[in-house]
Amino acid sequence: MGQVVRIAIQKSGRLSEKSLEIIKNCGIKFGSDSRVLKEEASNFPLEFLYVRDDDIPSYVRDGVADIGIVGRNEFDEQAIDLEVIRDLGFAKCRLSIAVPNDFSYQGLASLEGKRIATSYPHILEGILSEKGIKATFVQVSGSVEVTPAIGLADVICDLVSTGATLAMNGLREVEKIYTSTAVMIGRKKMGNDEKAAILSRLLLRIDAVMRAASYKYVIFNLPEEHLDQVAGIVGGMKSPTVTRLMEKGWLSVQTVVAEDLFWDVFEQLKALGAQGILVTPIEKMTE
Ligand code: PRT
Ligand code: ZN
Repeated sequence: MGQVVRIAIQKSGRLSEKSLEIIKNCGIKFGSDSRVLKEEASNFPLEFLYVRDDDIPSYVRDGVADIGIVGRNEFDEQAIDLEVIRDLGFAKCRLSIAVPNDFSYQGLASLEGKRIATSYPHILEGILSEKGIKATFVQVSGSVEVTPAIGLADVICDLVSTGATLAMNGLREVEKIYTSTAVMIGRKKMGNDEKAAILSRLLLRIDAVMRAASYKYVIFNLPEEHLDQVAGIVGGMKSPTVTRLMEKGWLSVQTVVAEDLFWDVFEQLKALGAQGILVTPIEKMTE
């Protein structure tokens, strides 16, 4: 029987859906019935292992899985000697210091001698010791934000995305010490050529899916005399596709635009007299 690469994915939580979506967009078919522990894709040598996110780094280290998708925060906190194969960009959040609203905060030095509740003592310790600050860590595995109110800690260090949880608990975010996104991790050496080849095939697809997600396909009509200026605006890309419209003096231009530049490009095209600007997502895109 041929080799199969086993990927560990969070069974149910903030990472689950997006992790599976990326793999689905790679054209890999599976049931994604995450009530099961394990399942195999029907058209690609990939097997899924659905587990708690905390277990993913050690499972990969021990060879229970070959690769896994986990928050960078979890990976760095565990400090297991593995490789980040890809930054997948989703599940973005930050690890922040938050203090009760009436706490007078003057910078990290205000944490000297304080009790800090956190689930990330290792990451926090790294940052505070760099600044020569000594504090007491109160390690909690959940509901970190309630610890100041119940007298367990003076301040907290916790993950934040919108900040709503902090506000609800009378806390204010005073310092962002670390940012995290979901990453794909693996051992530094796969130790099996056939598996390594499967992983390369998978990464080729993931890269195409991720590249596509960061670009839009843009089609617009443009007065012919402005064509030269357009090249400068949509820059970076190879020459746009240009076709002549029935109406004299007008062209139809098609090109790819990076998502984060889109609104800038849009405004500049408008200013050049572009009309009927049509924007569509790209499903896959190779170099
Ligand atoms: O059950 P299992 O152990 O698998 O899951 P879990 O409960 O440990 O993890 P889960 O699903 O909550 O989070 C998985 C990963 O998602 C984390 O390790 C982070 O990498 C990432 N992530 C992204 C977040 C958040 N955003 C986030 N907002 N993890 C936690 N939060 C918390 C935050 O601390 C707050 O308590 O969500 C709450 C809401 O946040 P606000 O700021 O939007 O109010
Ligand atoms: Zn967890």
